[in-house]
Amino acid sequence: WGILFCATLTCLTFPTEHKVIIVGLDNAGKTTILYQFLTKEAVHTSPTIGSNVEQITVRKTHFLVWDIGGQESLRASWYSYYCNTEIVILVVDSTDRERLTVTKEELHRMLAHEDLQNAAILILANKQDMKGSLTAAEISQCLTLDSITSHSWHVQACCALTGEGLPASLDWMKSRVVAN
Ligand SMILES: Nc1nc2c(ncn2[C@@H]2O[C@H](COP(=O)(O)OP(=O)(O)O)[C@@H](O)[C@H]2O)c(=O)[nH]1
Ligand SMILES: [Mg+2]
Repeated sequence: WGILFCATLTCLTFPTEHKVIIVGLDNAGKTTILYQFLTKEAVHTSPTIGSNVEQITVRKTHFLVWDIGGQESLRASWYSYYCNTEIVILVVDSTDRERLTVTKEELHRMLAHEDLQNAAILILANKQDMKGSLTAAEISQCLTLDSITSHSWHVQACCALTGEGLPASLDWMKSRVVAN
């Protein structure tokens, strides 16, 4: 009974947290998205050195969300955040056509990493408010998402400044961790 009581107490005190990492190239909108999830307001950001971490609760499901710097020099250390990650959010600047091939390479490199074998991938086609932005379907095609059979994935169009598309993203994240 003692053990049962302690176990119950531990569960009550430390609800399960699902680890999420936000990755993507610099300037994609990762930090803006993290704070839009949290405060539902646009915040002023500056390039992230190191990482930001916040807890986000979606109807009793707790996510611990890591926003990792995306500059080239920092991308090499993304893997150090992979352990126990349940969801990877890949943020794409939908206006940045030139660097989509770089994003594609980073995505497929991540998918091959052993620490992410059980992670679900959410691709956010951000900056949909900007003229000339690629649609979610076009981003999907550029990143060859249809070829991904090893992981559960989903692509969502969004605008981090207004928050459009983000509640649907959180719903999808919740459905992924509840399904497991
Ligand atoms: N127009 C527009 N600008 C955005 C959007 N999301 C982010 N930004 C801007 O893009 C810049 C980079 O955003 P930030 O969150 O710092 O990108 P990070 O480097 O990926 O963390 C900032 O000036 C943001 O205000 C969006 O959906 N639409
Ligand atoms: Mg940032």
